[in-house]
This record gives sequence, structure tokens and C-alpha cells, in this order.
Amino acid sequence: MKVSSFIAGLLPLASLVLATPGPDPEKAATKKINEFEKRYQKYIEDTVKKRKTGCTKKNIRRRKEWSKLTKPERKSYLSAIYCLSAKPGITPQSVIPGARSRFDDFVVSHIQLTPFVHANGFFLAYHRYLIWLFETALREECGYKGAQPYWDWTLHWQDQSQHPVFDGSPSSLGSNGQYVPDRDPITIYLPGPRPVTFPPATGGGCVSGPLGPEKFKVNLGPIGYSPQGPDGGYGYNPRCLTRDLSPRLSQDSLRPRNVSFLLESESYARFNVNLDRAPGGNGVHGAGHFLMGTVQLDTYASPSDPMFYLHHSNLDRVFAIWQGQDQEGRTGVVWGTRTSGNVPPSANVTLDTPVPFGFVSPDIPLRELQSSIDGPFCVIYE
Ligand SMILES: [Cu+2]
Repeated sequence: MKVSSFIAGLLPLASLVLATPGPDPEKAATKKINEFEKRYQKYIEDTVKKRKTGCTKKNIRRRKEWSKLTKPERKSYLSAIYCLSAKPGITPQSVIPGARSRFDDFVVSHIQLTPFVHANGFFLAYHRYLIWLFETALREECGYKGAQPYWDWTLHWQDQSQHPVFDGSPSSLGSNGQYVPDRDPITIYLPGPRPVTFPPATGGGCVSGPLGPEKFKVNLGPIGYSPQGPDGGYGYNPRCLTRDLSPRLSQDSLRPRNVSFLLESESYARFNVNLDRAPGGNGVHGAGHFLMGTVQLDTYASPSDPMFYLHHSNLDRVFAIWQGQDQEGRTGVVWGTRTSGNVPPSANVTLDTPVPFGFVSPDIPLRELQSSIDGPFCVIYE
């Protein structure tokens, strides 16, 4: 080889080595998120510290990231999930014949209300209160002492199977599903937008660990894709919990940059739109469901996997952080209509519009479900 061509061959390599590394955009986004989070936490702590009644420093529920819980705390959350799944529910079998437990009552609320509480004016308030009700049931009916944990998608955005919540150990919420080859893609039918198709990913079968087939069952659905379960997915369809983790969906939509993009939304309307739509991918809401595959692709019965509550708590956390940048200006604001994706078209919501919950709670006016430390709520995300 001639010396000149040898040097020419090295040039691209040299330019790689010599290029000064630019700032890592994900690190910069994480820093931004942390700043937003600190400002929010300071606001909440300062506010509840001054209060003598209502939501105070004493009774506030401190929600933590799953990996920040001690192993005994994680196991006590699991025990409460088992307890709720073993308790009789309040859903009339004449209405939803497949519901079998208190755990299923919350799945039923979501099934019945899916066409009215997504991509619309009720979305954030409905899910905020559903989590609160679920957490309250774990505490008051199953002796759970802690708060609802959350799953910060950005910690392992490159590969969620690395998150301790999915490691399949006795202190996890189960593993990825066992790999099942040669599966068909799943096409989901959402109320509102066009159908979306998801190719099979890295799992597809039953999870192992604490939510494995011998310890936990999914009773309802599928409803949002075919083949549906018996009675259109409302019938009794006991089966193992499955998952199908997709690193690609996570990498596309759950990077720190996606979260900082959402937190930078300048209006409530923008924040709502950005939850479900982001440049280059899905919004963080959809992506968090979709990347888990199978059960989480069924919009209706998605609370059948306890991960639903960890995902939605993190979404609620991002909402609370966004509100905490300007609590006065960002509570008491409304946007959107009463139907999912406004299909069929419906009236705009107002602060007086009752938010529906089905059997798990009476309807509650939207104005009472606005702030994470007023009305029924008393929560801080640590
Ligand atoms: Cu939902």
C-alpha cells in the first residue's frame, strides 16, 4: 500500500477522533428535566408546609420511582396487588361478566370509559383520579403502607428490559414476556385516530417472576384488537400476563428529550396534544403503553397489567411537574371535549363538567380534579 493512500485511509478515522464531542443532547435534556422537577418539588413542599388542614406535610403521599423503593417496599406493593386481585369486586356480573376481583373493578372503569377519557378534556383528570382510587384501595383495603410507585421511562430508554421493575426477580413486577417466534403484527383500533399496526418485538409470551402464570391472571379483554376475548372482550378470559418489550419504540419516543419537549409545552392545550404526538415518534403516553406490547396494546383493558399504574403515575408526575412551574396559571385550565379524539364530536368540557368513573366512584366535577394537592389529592413525586 502506498503511503499516500494509507494516510488517505486514515483521514476519516482521524476526523472522528479529533472531532470535539458535542454536548450529549440526552444529558442536556435530563438536566433540564431535573431543574423543572426541583422547582415543582420546592413549590409543593413550601405550600403543604404552611397548611394546617387538607393536604399537609403530614399526610402527603410521597410517590417514588420503583428503583428507589427498598426490596421489602417493592414486595409489599406486590402483596397488595395480590390482595386486590383476590378480593371480590363490586362490578355487577350482569354488566361485565368477566370481572372477577376488586383489581378488575379498575380495569372495568377503564374499559367502560375508554371512548370518553382519552385524547380529550378528561384524560389527565380521569387518569389522575383512577390512580388515586387504586392506590387508596391498596392502602385501605389491602393494608399497603406506601404510595403508588412510578416508572421513569428515561432511566433505561435504550432498553427498558434493564429496568429493575422488569428484571423478573422476586422484587420486580415480572419480566419481559417469553420470546414467541412467528407472531402476527397487532393492529389496534383506538377510539378516534386511524388503526395502528405494531410488529412483534422481543417477547410476546407469559412473563415470569412475581406476576407469572401461577401467581397472577388477566381476566378481561382483549377488546381493542382482534381476536377479541369472549363477549367482545367483556367475558371471563383468564390467561397469563404477557409482555413484548420493544427497544425501538422506547428509543423513538421515551428519551429524556421527549420528556423535556413535553415539559416545555407553553399551554395546557399544547401539553395535551404533545402527550400523544411528538416529532419523530409517538407521544410519551402512547409510547409507554405500546413498548410493552400485547396487553398494553389493548387500550380498553390495559390496566390488567399493574405496570399500567406505574406508567400512568409517571405521566401524572410529568403533568404535576409541568403544573408546578406555574401552579396558579396551570390549574383551573380546561381544554378539549368529552369524547376521545372528539369522535363523535361533542361539547367542550368546562370546570363544572362531571368526570365519569363508572362503578369505582361517583362522577366528580372537573374543577375538583385539577391540582395534585387539592380536592381529593395529596401527592408529591420525589
Ligand atoms: Cu387510559
